[in-house]
Amino acid sequence: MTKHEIADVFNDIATLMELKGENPFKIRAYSNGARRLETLEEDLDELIREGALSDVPGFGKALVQKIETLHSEGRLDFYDELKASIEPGIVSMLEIPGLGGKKIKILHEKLGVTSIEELKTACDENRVAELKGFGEKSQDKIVEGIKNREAYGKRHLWWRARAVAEPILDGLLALPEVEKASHAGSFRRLREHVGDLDFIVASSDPGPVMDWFVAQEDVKEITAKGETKASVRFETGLQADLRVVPAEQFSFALHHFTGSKDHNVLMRQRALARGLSLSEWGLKPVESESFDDSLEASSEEELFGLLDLKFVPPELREGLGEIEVAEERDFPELLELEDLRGVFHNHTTASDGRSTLEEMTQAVQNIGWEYWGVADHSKASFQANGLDEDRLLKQIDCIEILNASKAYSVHVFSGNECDILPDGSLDLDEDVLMKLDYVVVSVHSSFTQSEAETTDRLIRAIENPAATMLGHLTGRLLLSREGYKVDVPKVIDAAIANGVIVELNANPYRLDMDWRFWRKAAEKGLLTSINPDAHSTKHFPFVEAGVNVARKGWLTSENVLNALPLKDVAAILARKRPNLKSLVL
Ligand code: DGT
Ligand code: CA
Ligand code: CA
Ligand code: ZN
Repeated sequence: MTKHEIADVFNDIATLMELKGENPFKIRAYSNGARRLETLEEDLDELIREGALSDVPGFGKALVQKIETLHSEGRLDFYDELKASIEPGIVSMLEIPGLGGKKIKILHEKLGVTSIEELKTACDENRVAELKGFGEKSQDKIVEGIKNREAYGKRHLWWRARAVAEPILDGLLALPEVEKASHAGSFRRLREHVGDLDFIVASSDPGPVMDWFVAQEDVKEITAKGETKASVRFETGLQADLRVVPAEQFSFALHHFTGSKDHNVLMRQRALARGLSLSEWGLKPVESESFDDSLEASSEEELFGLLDLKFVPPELREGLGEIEVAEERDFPELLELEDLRGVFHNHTTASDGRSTLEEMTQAVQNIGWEYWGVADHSKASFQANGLDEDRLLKQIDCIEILNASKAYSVHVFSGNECDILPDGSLDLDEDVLMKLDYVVVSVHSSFTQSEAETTDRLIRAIENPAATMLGHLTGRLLLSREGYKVDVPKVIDAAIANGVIVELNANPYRLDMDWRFWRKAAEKGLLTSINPDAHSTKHFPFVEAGVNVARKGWLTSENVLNALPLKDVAAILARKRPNLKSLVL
């Protein structure tokens, strides 16, 4: 752990000890220790290596031991046990502004509250206001804090965060004082959701940059403002951090605050193995006093180069094997939005979509794609006005007529999103399904089956000769609904064995299958399709969120069906439809 992380732990320990009503002198030793660590001028690694930690004023024997353990092992029994000894509901009350260990202890002892919900009830019943040392005002503040926590405590979808992040970056870049500016953090790493936004700016005149940042129109609250660091909160609860650094530190700060933490740990270890110390300020010989003699890197490429590494794309910096690759070779060219030539899995007004077949075709043509595939719901999804066999056959005719009319430069594939019934069979007659160019098979019901049942159910559907691709593998909705339990690697193996494509559902709330599975799956030979699951012409842009996930999953255009030209797509679909004339173009 870094000294800042250790300081965080010490502050936590102090608060937890307050909650338990422990000796105030001991408590103060930890909070003072945290402050000493934060302001420590010497290098912590060096102090530890030289055994000089106990020479630092304020670091007693107990503290020194704990710092060393946290530094080397990243965890501490004492801390874990302390945390475990207090009910989680009580600990969670610390998230409410204005409530520290002491006050929570009183609330717990006098009112018996053990969770935020119980605290809310106590406030509603005016019991907190009547407590000595609280009063009406602090009760109101607690109620406000609980309300805000619900709005602010959550993470934010990348897709929504982007709408906030892009204008900020544009605004920063337009300031005359700004030499360089970039996103950092999880947003830059293209995570599916972000805790907050991070921005790094290079400037020799930070004042006006800081002033602009906190004065943005949508800022609801300035949560911090110093000379080179600021944090603001927007109406949606999303928070943004800004850091301004001198130009020569920019690459180091950008790399550091892009993270991830795990990636940074590996990078620092690699630097140490070369006798170098890497930080947000630079890269210097371990023995030199300050980062004033840092090596120079005018870009992240150069920074990686200083450690004999190829440039690691930000979205791959998760500490999941990227450094090993960067030691040896350039990274593959990850999928780009421009690589896509069409899309499958789209709904029309025939089921629950809001745009007609013609409107969707026109929109695809306007984007400049070569083809798209219809995939309306099947009859078991009656709430989505799913199609039965008769309606589906009529739709196939409509698509044939549309293609034959040559009214559009776009080819339309006929398909269906066919429900996988609870036993793994498909919702529509196989004869009819085989008349389609392709079939997406998806689960829309019986989410509560066991993992084994769901896995078998999906595999049975995959083995169905009519199945072309598997839709939204887990059915999750990010930040609101867990997916159904399923053995993902087993499903991947079954898909590969049966020549079935696994979709990458690009709806920003789904992004299913998750990025963590793609690298390995693609290495084993799995093909994907970036599917917007569009229910309107407005949803085609979702594919960008899907491309993000594909990149995070190390995918290249070779792994993606809808990056292929029309003829090659038809050839792949024809593997499952050898008798279908319409596929031969
Ligand atoms: P988020 O915001 O939770 O989605 O995730 P990140 O990765 O954006 O994390 P954030 O905003 O806390 O910090 C940005 C980066 O700064 C993080 O990826 C790694 C780096 N970093 C360096 N030192 C520390 C540290 O002591 N604590 C944390 N949390 N991050 C650090
Ligand atoms: Ca962040
Ligand atoms: Ca942050
Ligand atoms: Zn679906």
